[in-house]
Amino acid sequence: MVQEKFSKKDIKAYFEKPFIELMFEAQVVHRKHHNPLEVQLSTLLSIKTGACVEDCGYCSQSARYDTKLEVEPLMDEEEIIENARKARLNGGTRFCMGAAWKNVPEKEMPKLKRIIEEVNALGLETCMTLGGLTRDQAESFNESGLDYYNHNLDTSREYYKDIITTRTYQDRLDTIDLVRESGIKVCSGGIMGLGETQEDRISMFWELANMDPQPESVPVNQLVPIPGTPLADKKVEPVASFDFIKCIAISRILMPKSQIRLSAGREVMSEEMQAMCFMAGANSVFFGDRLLTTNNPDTCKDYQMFKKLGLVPQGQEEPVEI
Ligand code: SAM
Ligand code: DTB
Ligand code: SF4
Repeated sequence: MVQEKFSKKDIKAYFEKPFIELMFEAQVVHRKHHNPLEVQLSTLLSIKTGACVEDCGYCSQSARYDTKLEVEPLMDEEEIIENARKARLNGGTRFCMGAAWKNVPEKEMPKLKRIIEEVNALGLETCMTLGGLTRDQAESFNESGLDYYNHNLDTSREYYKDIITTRTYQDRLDTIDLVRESGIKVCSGGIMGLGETQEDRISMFWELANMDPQPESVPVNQLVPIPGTPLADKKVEPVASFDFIKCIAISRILMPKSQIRLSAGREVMSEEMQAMCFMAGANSVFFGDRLLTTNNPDTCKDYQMFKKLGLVPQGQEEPVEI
């Protein structure tokens, strides 16, 4: 962080603005920097599933929780490329590969690098989210052409230890710094609905907005409660719809040039709710029937929604005919 662009007091003022005013301000910022009718589509694939040594309290993939998840080792290269090809045919422009690792195993680096090259060769942007990286690994991914690395802050520095005890907030920030320094674009955001307070939300957006440069891509997730995880079992109060939309609007205002992604949680959101998120400045979604281990709206349903809203997926000139 070089110089604070926004103070926590500035951000608190946005949280306290009348909702209608906040939405207007977010729209003005959005229209200044983006085509308000364009939506970017990122498709996810879990390339290594479950048996993770971390204890993230929301996650189906931690080995500590009985979530009835089928554990799968690193997927074959051919299967990953086949999935990427399908994602492209469905209209996605970015392919995001996720692995339930704390850190990237060195022995998998040659395979991961080949995968990046092959997915790029299909004409897709590449994104990976594989846990912590060393400087050498980040540089090596950059040389292979990796476009984005996703590494979320998830919540505030203050609340982090209530959600995850097996790593620190600083570990997360250090990996993000390595990604940035290697030349890969940064994708970093968080989860709403972990039982965090408004102060925690202010604090997380303060961290993201004051990164220099700001993350190019900011996923805003709504918790998907997964039976067997501490956060689902504690039955934390779900985030209220207007509060979630507010978080999107505030992300847009604080990070005007970033892609703000309406991420996990769309499966339980109405089209009207999603429309308000787009009006608040979201310009990207996870697209495809699956997220990592849970469902996402099916692609036909999404295309129908885009058509109703007049949204055009990035790279597709006209609203698609269904
Ligand atoms: N293991 C790597 C890591 O933690 O960075 C990569 C995969 S991890 C599943 C990627 C992100 O997915 C997490 O940081 C979190 O933001 C999001 N996520 C995981 N489980 C979720 C859930 N149940 N609801 C919403 N978001 C979730
Ligand atoms: C992000 O911010 N959300 C995605 C992606 N980055 C890796 C993952 C959402 C996972 C939702 C729960 C699941 O499917 O396991
Ligand atoms: Fe592992 Fe990532 Fe899930 Fe945490 S969020 S348990 S690090 S897969």
